[in-house]
Amino acid sequence: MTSPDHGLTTPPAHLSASIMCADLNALGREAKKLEDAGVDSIHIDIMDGHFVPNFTFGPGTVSALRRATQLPLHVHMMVQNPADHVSAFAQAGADLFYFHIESAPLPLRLGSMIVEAGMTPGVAINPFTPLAAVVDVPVPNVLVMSVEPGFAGQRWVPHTAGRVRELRASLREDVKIGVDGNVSEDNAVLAYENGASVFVCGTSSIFTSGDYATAVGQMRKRLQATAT
Ligand code: S6P
Ligand code: MG
Repeated sequence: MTSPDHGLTTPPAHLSASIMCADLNALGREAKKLEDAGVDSIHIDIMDGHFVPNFTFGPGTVSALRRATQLPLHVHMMVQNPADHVSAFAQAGADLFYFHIESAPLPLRLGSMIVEAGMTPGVAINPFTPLAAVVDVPVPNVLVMSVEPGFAGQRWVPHTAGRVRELRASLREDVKIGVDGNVSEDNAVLAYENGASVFVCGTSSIFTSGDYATAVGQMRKRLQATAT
């Protein structure tokens, strides 16, 4: 169903569509539309009303999406106790589990739990958390928040590009850096130039375009042009 690395090697960029920006009245159909449009994965924001002041989805939504699409499912856990939810999201069919370093005092143990549950681990970091917090965490994916988490439709925090650059210089080459929040084409190019290769696409790109496939194609073209 999914490639061993969940598609994260798609060159030069992995485009992950943030499903909270879709038509929530038709989630299954939206997932299929995104698959047909050529995105690489579905990004599912999980919020608990404590770590961030908002609520979104739970394991039930993930298992419904699992039935609707073959795409890898990435859960972004904006929750206070991510370790409590590893098994529920693995059973629901999540492929990649991003936990926030700000709510994970034992990231080594949590990373192992995620792997044992059959998922790929990733660590997410908020815009104002020092980068040193994630540099030595042994996971294959780092998600740099380019907005404070909780809501779609926010503005890019300007120091994001510098943070991506600094992380790129500190992390092993095979660790993938993603950006999440206000990933417009221009911001994606900026992040790409500084070392990011995973892009979470929401209202700043795919979901405000009239046509998902056109928006995905345009984003890829811009990134491809930057890569060559
Ligand atoms: C934010 C969340 C993100 C959003 C995404 C929306 O808390 O983690 O994944 O869904 O940022 O995209 P945009 O373009 O509206 O910022
Ligand atoms: Mg997210």
